Amino acid sequence: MSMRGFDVLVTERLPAATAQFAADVRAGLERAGQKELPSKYFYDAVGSALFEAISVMPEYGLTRADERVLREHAGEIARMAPTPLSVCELGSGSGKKTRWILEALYRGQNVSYYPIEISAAALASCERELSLVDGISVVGVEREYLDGLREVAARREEGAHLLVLFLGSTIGNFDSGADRRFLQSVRQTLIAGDWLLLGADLVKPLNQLLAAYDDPAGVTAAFNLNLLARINRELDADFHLRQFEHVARFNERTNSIEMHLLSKKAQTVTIGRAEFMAQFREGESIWTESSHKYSLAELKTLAIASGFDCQEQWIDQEWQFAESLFIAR
Ligand code: AVI
Repeated sequence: MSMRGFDVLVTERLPAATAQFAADVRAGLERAGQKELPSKYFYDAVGSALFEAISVMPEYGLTRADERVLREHAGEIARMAPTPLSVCELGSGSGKKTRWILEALYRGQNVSYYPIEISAAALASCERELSLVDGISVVGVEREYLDGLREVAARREEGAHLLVLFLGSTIGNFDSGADRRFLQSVRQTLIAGDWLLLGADLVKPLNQLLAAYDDPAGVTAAFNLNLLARINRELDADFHLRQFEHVARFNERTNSIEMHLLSKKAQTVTIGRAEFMAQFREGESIWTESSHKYSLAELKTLAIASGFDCQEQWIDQEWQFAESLFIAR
């Protein structure tokens, strides 16, 4: 194959995951209007480590708030929970904050916990962290969220209910409308009476949000720019990271913090494995992430629209964040 600007004959056959990454990068950077890259590609080994660092930054209260609410209310949640119960978690990460719930759920009867993760490294550390909890058997599922959930639901024991954990406000990173569609798909894999515990970041003052997504130490900037570094590493591209700038801005129409990478000058970048050259104007941006901030009422509406009832909402007082208990209708 030949293309303008490339003298080489491209015969390389890429692994499926790399080919998909290349196709997504090309589609996002070739768009006529706003260029974009999917935020799921943040999380290679470097990106995951940078996200762990973000979660302990003083300006970013989200992860600590999530953990606090779970710790404070784990006992109450466990007392309300149906039995027998299996727990599965969409995107468990290291599973650190899940420990509180699992400890509280163990009431003399073993509980199966299925962390669902596409990262084998995160699954391994989750299994290490949580297999030490009394009465919990951890069965890692290395799959995409919905595939993994279907697999867990298919293994359901007679009469058992499922508690699905979707924590950390990952729901806020879905495009507008895609959050509802995703929860509808989750609902379709469940039976009436199953539980979904959804962690979601809430609307809060603008200065607090801007500091959280543009911390002065530059950790979030490094997290954002690592996406370009990952494209360089995996797709044989030549992005000059210093020629791009991290920008976090609030979109009042969608109630979302948006992260962008701004091109500091007019430039052309070659992305070898995507067989493509991207042109940037000075000041043009690549939209890399949306992080939606919910209201409590909006979460209740989301529950109804996706086939659940919102039974309870627990809120952190230090950093506006809610854990909502949805029960499948
Ligand atoms: C994973 N997700 C909920 C984070 C968020 O806040 O939207 C990702 C993140 N982006 C920048 N900082 C953290």
